[in-house]
Amino acid sequence: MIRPDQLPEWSAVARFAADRERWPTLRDLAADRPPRHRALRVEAAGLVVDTSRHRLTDAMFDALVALAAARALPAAIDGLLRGDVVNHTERRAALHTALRCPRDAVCRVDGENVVPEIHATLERLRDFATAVRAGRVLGHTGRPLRHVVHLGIGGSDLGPLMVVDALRPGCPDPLDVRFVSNVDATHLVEALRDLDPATTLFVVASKTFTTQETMTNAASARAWLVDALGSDAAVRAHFAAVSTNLAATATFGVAPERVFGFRDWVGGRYSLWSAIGLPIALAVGFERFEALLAGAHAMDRHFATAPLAQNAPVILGLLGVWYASFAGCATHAVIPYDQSLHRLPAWLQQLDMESNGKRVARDGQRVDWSTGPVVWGEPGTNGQHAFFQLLHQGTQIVPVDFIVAARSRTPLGRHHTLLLANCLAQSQALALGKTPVEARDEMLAAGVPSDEAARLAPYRAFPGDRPSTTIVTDTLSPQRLGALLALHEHRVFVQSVLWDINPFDQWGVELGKQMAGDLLPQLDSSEPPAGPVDPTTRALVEQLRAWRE
Ligand code: G6Q
Repeated sequence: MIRPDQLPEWSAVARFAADRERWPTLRDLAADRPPRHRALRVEAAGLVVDTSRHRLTDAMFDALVALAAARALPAAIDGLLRGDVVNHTERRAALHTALRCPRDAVCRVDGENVVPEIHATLERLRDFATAVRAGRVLGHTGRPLRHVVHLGIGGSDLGPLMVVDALRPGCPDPLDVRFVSNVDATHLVEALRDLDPATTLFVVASKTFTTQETMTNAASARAWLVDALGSDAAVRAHFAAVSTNLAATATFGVAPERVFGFRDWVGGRYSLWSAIGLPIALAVGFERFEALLAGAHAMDRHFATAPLAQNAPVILGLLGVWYASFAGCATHAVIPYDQSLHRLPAWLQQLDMESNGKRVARDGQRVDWSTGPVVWGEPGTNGQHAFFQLLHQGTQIVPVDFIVAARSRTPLGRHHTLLLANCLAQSQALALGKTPVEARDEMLAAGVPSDEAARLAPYRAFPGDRPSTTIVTDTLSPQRLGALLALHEHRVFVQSVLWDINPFDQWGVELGKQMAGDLLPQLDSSEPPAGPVDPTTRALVEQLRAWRE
């Protein structure tokens, strides 16, 4: 297949990009000069995605859509959803969408319809989560399990943690669900500090069941439990596991009826929809987990069926490609105006940067175009009092995604109205800015002496023309959250297709892991460091060892 940058459609977009002087200003677009591009706002699965604050004309937007068509995006979407081996380096499908299919759907992997197995696991999850929430699952000493500690890292942590925090507000919360991911013992020790082992359930979540951090935490948790309850037999009553490695869960001592499986065609960062979502069902109830899946499925249907130019993940993906590869924007900010989404940026960081942080194309050759941006963010309004200075007046252009719901799930006085006003005001301020003349006139009107107004005007002016997308919904229900997450998963996929990279592997995390393994004996032993370490590492090892002794 022709490399993306060899396509005439790529060159057409590049020509628009080079002609910066002719990009419409956001003030012009607000005044409908020239008429705004067609994909102003699109509605999908209960979300309204407003993309009117990007400096694109119809012709520019059409050129991006033409590029998507030239990259055979519709066929790529079909292949993804059909279970083709889209992860070519690991020779696997990426079928996270199958996990949210209704019971009567058919989705085949190697000829086998995997939907019945998915729903059988969901039923087991439902039964277990419902029984634990109802206090019917007893620990080793006969007391109901009331605390859950989820042990996992990366994709086996970020998704479920983010969703649990997002869905907790306003939910009946009979269980205390906590997450421990870091191999830094502080994480586990602090999480266990006020817990009673007799009422604590551990969920060990690891696709491979070999991940160093998770298995270290699981072993320490096991020791804490056995030490307190005085018997190895307690493990069966106090541990559950989620994994594809059933042999390893058995060796650890998890009772088979407490093991929930999934398949290797579920990528780690796409796994919250699988049994890895068990803590979601435990924390907010199985019905809400099911509703989350249904919301994601609604977005899957939209992605599969909407024409490219009206397809929300496609439009967002095209904008992502525009900014990263053509407009020179190295970062992308995500600002949820919703405190419960405080871990959404972290989840998105993994989704986007582990998927599209690649530099080798599907043909094995280096890419000659920029791929995934640095993704970052914090909830609004907090970010406004921190890094928004750079967004408004810095020298870099950072495209921003604003996310907000019309209704609060925890209404209190005017709080939500203030939140909404801030969200809308920020995107408008970024877009329209304030000219030096406007800044000066405003100060004069406020009685500032004219020489002072002139002196301060350059500092108090805002360049504007800073792009953003606003995603709004009615309320952050499980369905809407599911749709929002699936929107981003598909957006990331779209970008990978345009960039011709595999978003489903993550070889980039291997080297550091391997070197950590090599260094362990040197940190443990009393001998001087030996082996293939560079002088800097050697000196640091010696310093650390000196202090540890
Ligand atoms: C995600 C990555 C990675 C993975 C963790 C945990 O796509 O593969 O973040 O989820 O390394 O792996 P395990 O679930 O196997 O412990």
